[in-house]
Amino acid sequence: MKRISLTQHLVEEQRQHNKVPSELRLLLEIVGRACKTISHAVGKGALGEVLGSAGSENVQGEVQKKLDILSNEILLEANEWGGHLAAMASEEMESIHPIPNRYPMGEYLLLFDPLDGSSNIDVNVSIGTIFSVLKAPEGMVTPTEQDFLQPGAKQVAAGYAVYGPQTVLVLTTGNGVNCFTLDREMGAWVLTQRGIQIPVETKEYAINASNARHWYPPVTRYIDELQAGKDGARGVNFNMRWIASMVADVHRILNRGGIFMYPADKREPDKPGKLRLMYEANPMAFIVEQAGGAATNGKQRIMEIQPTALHQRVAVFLGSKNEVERVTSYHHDA
Ligand code: AHM
Ligand code: MG
Repeated sequence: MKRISLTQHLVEEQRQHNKVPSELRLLLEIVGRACKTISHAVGKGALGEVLGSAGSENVQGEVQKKLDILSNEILLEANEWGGHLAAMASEEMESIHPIPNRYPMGEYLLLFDPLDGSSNIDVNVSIGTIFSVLKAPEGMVTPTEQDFLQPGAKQVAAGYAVYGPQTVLVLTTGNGVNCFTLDREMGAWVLTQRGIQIPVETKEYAINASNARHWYPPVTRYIDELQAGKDGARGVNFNMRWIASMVADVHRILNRGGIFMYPADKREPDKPGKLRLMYEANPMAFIVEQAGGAATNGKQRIMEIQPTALHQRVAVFLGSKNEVERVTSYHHDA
């Protein structure tokens, strides 16, 4: 097999589609490098003394794990000096992180969830990093939170890494979705899947069913039908999978189809779901759409939502097109 590195792939994408200028390539290479460092720390587990709680809370009031904080620091440090960024934002930081004055300022904005699937960190189940890249608005002098509040359709790149049995990096720059596998001996990302396409049809769904009693009627209607299987309106059996790491659930869906859901529910009517729009839902929506799937909040395309706050939450239905369209139509019926 001829091995294609991340760098070679990005150079070729630029030649063919003119969408990966050298600054963006540097950005993606640096994020890729940071993900290798995180993968290494995750892989050490207890031996690296990185497991367990850090004894602090993030802006969303969630307990931070040591690895959440470490991964955030790795991404910040790796991306400060390259001159490719104007500012960063993270699930683990309340405010944006402008590039320090001692470094040149670039034209991109980077958002990330440094370690997604926090509840799985200490139990050796797949976790990952999710990131989204935007362009700073024209004429921006000093970056503010407002500059980040662009709809997902404006993303110029997005990706995620999964730290699982294999470490993989999945990337889109708007010309399809490609997957790289970390060669651990060489420390290199090697292209292993090109032009990933999510099957349009699926018989697999992912939802945290322990919240069923809190769901709104369109979600209950949809899940009831799936669970009725051969005996119900759908006439076929469905299978359920829930890893509780969005990265791992999305990666399965990218490879063999499925629908992932984290709906809003009645517990906190003002809170539209659990997942965050800017650094979880938007990058995953970009990847899923680039792979021929769909991503909505039940009513509209996630990538068309105009954000109003950095850490805002959103309901998420994404994956195989036919199922996402069906559950979205149930919301419109209601
Ligand atoms: P996190 O960013 O704090 O890890 O939270 C996001 C995660 C997703 O990866 C996953 O899909 C979901 O939360 C799991 O939620 P639940 O604990 O309700 O199963
Ligand atoms: Mg997360």
